[in-house]
Amino acid sequence: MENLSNSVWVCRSFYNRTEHLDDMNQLLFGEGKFVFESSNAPEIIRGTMTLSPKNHYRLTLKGYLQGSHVRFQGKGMKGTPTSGWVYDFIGYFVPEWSGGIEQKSVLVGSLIRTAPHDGKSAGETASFIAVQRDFLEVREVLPLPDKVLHMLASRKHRLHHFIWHSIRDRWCILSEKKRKQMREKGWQPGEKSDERPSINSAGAPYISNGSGEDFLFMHRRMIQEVNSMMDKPIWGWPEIPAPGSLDIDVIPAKPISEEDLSLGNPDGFAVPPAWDSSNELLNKRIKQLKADGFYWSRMKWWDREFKNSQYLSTLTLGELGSLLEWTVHNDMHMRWSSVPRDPISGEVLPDGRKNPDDLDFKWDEPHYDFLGDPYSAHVNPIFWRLHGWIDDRIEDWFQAHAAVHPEEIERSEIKGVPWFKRGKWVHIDHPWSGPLHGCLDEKDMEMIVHILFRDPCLCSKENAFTHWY
Ligand SMILES: [Cu+2]
Repeated sequence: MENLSNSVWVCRSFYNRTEHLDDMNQLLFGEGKFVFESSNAPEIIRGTMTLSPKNHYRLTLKGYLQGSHVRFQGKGMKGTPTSGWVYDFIGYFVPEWSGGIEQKSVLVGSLIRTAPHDGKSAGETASFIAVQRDFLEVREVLPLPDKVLHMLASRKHRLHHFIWHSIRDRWCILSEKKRKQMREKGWQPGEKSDERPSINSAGAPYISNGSGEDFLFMHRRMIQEVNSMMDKPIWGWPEIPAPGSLDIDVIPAKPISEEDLSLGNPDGFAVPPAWDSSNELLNKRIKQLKADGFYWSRMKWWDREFKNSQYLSTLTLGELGSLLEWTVHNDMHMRWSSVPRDPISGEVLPDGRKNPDDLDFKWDEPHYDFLGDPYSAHVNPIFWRLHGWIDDRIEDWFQAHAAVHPEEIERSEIKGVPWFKRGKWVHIDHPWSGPLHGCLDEKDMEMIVHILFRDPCLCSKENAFTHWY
């Protein structure tokens, strides 16, 4: 069934004139944008129509969807120049051609002026075409400064983040021969005497082996590096963002532009729509994660639980890290993922960088910022808000312990990063953030990727982008 929820459409309407016109502009009846909000029942339509954002020409839309057609009424908002306007719309979804190139979702239909206004009579009709706009990516709304973007999108950074996650996630399914090759390059997860994979061979997370400390430390280090390059640090989300309106009105302080560019993603944190990949199970998971209900029934609870000092004071730092990583962290990554695209042509690739061993240079383009792949996630502006939220839980955890047994955790600094001394609640002396000797040679790292992902017969698990899926 067609669905209008969470979408923005550019609508043009035309007089139904049949005579030849030298100037096609004489055909234009009106031009505007529909913003349809999410709704619990997909057949109920709620939204707004913006005709001229600067002049506040705005209508409220209400109606329903039935099969392949929609009907809704637009009423001018009180207190705007459109107050008193009433228009009714009926539209039909245009079927897709098989083999059509760059097709868009399109509604075609008819509108009628239901109430007279400004000397124009009721009953006048026009035809319209509404074309659905692609989701407005966060990089368009909250871009990272160029120098930060280029640093993060560099091959070196991508390989480092990708390998760091992949090694600890795949360690238990690698052959002993491959592990040996990794150790020779200094790339085992942790010290040789204390290797700390993140999940076992069945895919279950290790909660108490200290890998959670690595997770928190490595990302804190990344955050510190990025913020040292920013004029103003990027703050983590104080709260995981609730589903909100797609309309610009929700950001009162934001100046309204002529173009209305941020319609559909006003603050950059709108949840991108789900898409269909070739993996049915994954499609179901993504759909669930992106639903409004998932936020209210699950994410909101995590947001509270990981701030609850009574709970935090019972956890070691490693437990905190692992529990965060394997619940809210992975799900935030996927909830805010947008359909992967070819970074050069912009073509939709529902399976993204399908082969993890594919290190084609095109994946180093700054536009490849897919949150579901550790090769690209950190290039996405959401990554820093999401990981900022995670990182802030560390201080909550410290404060929670300090309140009940202040002498049991001591602060320290490791590699210039504010951290904690080993003790009752902190178990790792040297949290793992990269290869043993700190050498990030690109050729070496490319080889590590090949060792990790080539000869899949040596690995019992096959999945496209590691575990975030
Ligand atoms: Cu990461």
